[in-house]
Amino acid sequence: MSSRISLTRYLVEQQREHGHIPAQLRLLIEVVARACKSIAISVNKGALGEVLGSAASENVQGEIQKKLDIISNEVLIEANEWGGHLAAMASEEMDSIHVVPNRYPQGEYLLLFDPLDGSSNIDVNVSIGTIFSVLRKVNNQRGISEEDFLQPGKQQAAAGYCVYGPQTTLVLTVGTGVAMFTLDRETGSWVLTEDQVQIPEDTKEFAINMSNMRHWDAPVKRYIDECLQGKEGPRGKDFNMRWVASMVADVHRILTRGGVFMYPWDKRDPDKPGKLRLMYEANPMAFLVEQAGGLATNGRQRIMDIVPGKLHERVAVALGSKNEVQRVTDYHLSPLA
Ligand code: P6P
Repeated sequence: MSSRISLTRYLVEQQREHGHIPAQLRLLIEVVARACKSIAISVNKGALGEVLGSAASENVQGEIQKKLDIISNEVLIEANEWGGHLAAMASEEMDSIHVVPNRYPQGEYLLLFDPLDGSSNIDVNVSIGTIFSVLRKVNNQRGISEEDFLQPGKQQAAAGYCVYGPQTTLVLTVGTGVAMFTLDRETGSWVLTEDQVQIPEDTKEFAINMSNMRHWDAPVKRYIDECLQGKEGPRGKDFNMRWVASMVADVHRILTRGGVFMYPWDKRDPDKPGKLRLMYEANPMAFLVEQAGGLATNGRQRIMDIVPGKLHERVAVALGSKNEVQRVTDYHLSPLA
C-alpha cells in the first residue's frame, strides 16, 4: 500500500513546495481538523449520546438550534481560543464575533464557520457537516471588530468542510488545489485520499429544492425547465436530480463527480438575496469549487467578488460544473427577449 500521507505531512509539504502555509495557518487548520474529529464523535453517537433534538433556543438566523449545533459551536470556539493563531471567530450560531480573550495571545487570522450545516438532517441520520473559512486580519492598528471580517471571499487564506457521512471526510484548500482526507477511526488520523480534485466541466445532474419552483425568477425557471425537458429539449440530454438539503453533502457530491447546486433568490422574501450565508457557507464552498476548476456565482457575479455589508449576509448561489454554472449565469445576464 502506498505510504499514507497525513494532514500534517500534507501541510508541511505544501509549505515546502509553495511557501504558502505560515505556521499559524498550519496550526489553525490542524486545530480545526481536530475539532471536527470531536464533532464527528458526538454526531456519530446520535441517540446514544443524548445529543439529538432541539435546544430551547434560536440562533441569529431565527432558526431553532439543535443541541448538536450548540455543542459543535462550543467545540470549535474552545479548540481555537488558546492557540495564538486567531484574533477572532464568527459563527452562524452566534449573533456577533467572538474575540480571543486577553488571557490568550492574538494571532493573524480570522475564522468563520457554520459549525453544523444541514442540522435539520441530524435527527433523521442524513449527512451533515462543518464548513469553515479563514481570512487574514488586515488591520493591526486597533481591536478586532465585525468590520474586519467584511472581506470578499477572494481574500480567503483557506477554506474547507468536514462531511459527517458514511465516511468522515475533511476537504481543504489553501489556494493550491483541493485535497480530501478521510478519517481513519482506528488511528484517529486524517489520511490523504484525493489530491488536486477536479470537477468535470459538464454534468447531467442538478441539485435544487424543486418545491420552491413557483417562487423562482425567470432565468432559474428557464434553466431547470430545459433540464427537465431532457434529450427531447434544447439541452439534448437527460438530467438527474439530487437534493440532500445539506449543502456540505451536495457540494461533496459535486466535487466528487460533478453537478450544479443552486439555491436561488425567490420571491417569498424579495429583500433577501437568497437563503444561504455568504461568509461561512457560500464563500468557503466557492473557494473550494473554483480551486477544483468549477464556478460559483450568485447568478450574476462571482461569489468571491462580493464585498459583504454585514456578517450574516445572505446570497443566492449557483456553483459546480463550469459550463453549467456559466449557462445559469448567462441566462441571468442576457434573459430571453
Ligand atoms: P431547504 C441547511 O439548512 C442549508 O443551510 C443548506 O445546508 C442546504 O443546502 C439548505 O439549507 C437546504 O434548504 O430549504 O431545502 O431546507
